[in-house]
Amino acid sequence: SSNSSVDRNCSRGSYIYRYSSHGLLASLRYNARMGSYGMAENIMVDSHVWVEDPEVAWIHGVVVDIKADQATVKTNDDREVIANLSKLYIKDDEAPSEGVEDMTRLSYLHEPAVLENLATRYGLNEIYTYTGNILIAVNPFQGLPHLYDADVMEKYKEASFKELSPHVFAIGGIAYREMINEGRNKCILVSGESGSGKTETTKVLMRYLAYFGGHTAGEGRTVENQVLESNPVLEAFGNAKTVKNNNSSCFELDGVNDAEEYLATRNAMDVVGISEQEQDAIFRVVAAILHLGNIEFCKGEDADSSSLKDEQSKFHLQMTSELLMCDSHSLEDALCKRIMVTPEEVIKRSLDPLGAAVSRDGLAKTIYSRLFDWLVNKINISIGQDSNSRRLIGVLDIYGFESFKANSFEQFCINYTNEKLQQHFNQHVFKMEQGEYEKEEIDWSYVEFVDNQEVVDLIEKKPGGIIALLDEACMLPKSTPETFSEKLYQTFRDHKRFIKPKLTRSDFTLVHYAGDVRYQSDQFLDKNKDYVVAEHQDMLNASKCSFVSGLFPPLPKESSKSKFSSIGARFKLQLQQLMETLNYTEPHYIRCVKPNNLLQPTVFDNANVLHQLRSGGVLEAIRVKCAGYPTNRTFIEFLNRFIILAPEILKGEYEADVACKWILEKKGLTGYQIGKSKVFLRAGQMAELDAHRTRVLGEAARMIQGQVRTRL
Ligand code: AD9
Ligand code: MG
Repeated sequence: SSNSSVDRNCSRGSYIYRYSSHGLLASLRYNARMGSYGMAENIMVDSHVWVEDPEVAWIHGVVVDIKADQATVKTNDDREVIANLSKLYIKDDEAPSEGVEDMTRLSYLHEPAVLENLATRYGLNEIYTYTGNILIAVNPFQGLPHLYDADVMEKYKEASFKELSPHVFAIGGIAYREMINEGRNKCILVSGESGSGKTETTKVLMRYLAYFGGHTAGEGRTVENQVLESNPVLEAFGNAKTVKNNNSSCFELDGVNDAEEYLATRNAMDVVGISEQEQDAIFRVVAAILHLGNIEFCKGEDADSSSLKDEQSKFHLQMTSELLMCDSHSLEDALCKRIMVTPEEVIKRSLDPLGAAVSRDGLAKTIYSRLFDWLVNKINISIGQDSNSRRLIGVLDIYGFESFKANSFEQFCINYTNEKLQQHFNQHVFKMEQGEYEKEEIDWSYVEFVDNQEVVDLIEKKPGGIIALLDEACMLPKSTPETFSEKLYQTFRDHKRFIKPKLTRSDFTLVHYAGDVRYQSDQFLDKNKDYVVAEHQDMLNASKCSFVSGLFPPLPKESSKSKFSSIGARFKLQLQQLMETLNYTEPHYIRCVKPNNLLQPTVFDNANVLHQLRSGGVLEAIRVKCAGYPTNRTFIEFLNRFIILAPEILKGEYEADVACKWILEKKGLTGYQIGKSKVFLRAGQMAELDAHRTRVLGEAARMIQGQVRTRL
């Protein structure tokens, strides 16, 4: 709308979106997690409702009694449950038994309805469902026949968006078409928890994009193949276990043939353009790291010194140095000694066995991370990010929100990423809503939502955010996890999104959009420090293997002095760059859902799915929708359902929109909107109309019964 505005309310640290026209500012009564507005007063005896259940999350039943605000519900498994009216949700008894393809078609857009719809469809092997333009993909854990066949691809290629059933192809298709026809940049964000099917979805998507682009993926080094094959290379190295796991050469997994995987990886490396020599060097480095991890230390001759533990360790040291093509004495020195530079002199100090082990692990980590960076860079070059090409489709396979029993720096970074993406998502969903309203040329009333800027600021604000405070702590020589945490406790004492748990000196809890996460800060300082020990750097730079020395180019003079660089700060920067890319593209969202933890087909675990819908932002999208006009119906649909409330309409000749308005006014509703082809209802209004309808139908039924009785 022409007078929409977005402003930032600094005092509350939150964005508030105000879209208004004609100055109509009706504030919303909005306090439930989702739109339960006005439901309670429309629930009566005989209402079909959803009630919370510890086993299956939501169970449905019929209200048999109401006393004050307590309802007794007879559940469909024949139990009686008493619940507060405000905790009940109306179940749509008109909902189609096969579910709906788009959740926004649900008469009642609330948690239990969303869940039931997904479960119903999943039972019919319909794994894809829309929520507006967002695609939800529930992992089938089985190959579904014909879902991705060439003829299906062809069908989707011919069809416009939403003409056919929900599908990844439909999302790929609209992104591609809009890129080509309208010259817009696109990104497709695929998210979900581990095992939910992100990578499979991404692969299907990329294959389809290659197909849509008119290239049948042939053999060899076509761009399509390079893109597709970059995935196994990154997965092979991204998932490798190294430092801590001596037996990792990778320990057998069911159904995984190491030899085959190795060949597949080699093949993928060929395709993405990693030369024979480079591949040899890569595997040398990987082997060196495995040997390095096997080196053990014992007390040396001098106090506080260390030496190699046994013949085995000497062997592994020898192998490591040969593979890295560096001097074995330098390697031993680099592991067991540290050079101290004081203004007066340079001292070589011995490390005790524990210090040497830390040095060993640090070295392994450094080499591996440089190797991985090299691979990413190489793949980017070989795929040829063409700086001349003006349009792009980005596909993002991103890790979902994490909350475990113990959460460390990794979870902190992952959840920070998810907060940023969630913010992006909310803004997008909101914009889409606006688009829909504009298309129907309806007035905007006052729609407001508060997003998660607060928690984003808490993490990344400079100065004063958690990352900044962590960096500060890392630079102070005497910091400990406790001093760092104490600083957090003091700084964020009154922050709504920060909690100091009881009985702890180093844990802290953040109130994320997807729930509370308690972090253990013990490792934060160590994990945030990212520097290469000078001795390690010098030794590797001197390697006779050009690949290895290339991973450790000489440092510029000044920077070799500053020993600390922050992982957190670098992470933040990369995230910022990602957000910049996202901001000049138009997003499409695919939310992958893992229906059960058994990884089995046909099992739909309600509680599990609900948790993912919450943390994946699907319910958040619905919440945004509920702040506006969560339900819309075409005039005909609306009349079919509610004409019973105003049968007099049938006698006159009214335009459909007038007839709809008649019914709404007759029932005293306000705040709804009549668009060009649809009625837009506020949250709760569907429930209100349905309640009238139930009453009318009930009266009619009683009248008929009465008549039947009189006649008898
Ligand atoms: V992780 O975060 O990288 O650990 P992903 O990527 O979310 O994870 P992945 O795509 O690897 O999960 O899927 C896990 C498994 O689910 C696959 O190995 C398949 O066996 C299964 N899967 C996922 N999607 C599909 C599908 N569309 N059709 C059939 C599927 N099986
Ligand atoms: Mg994956």
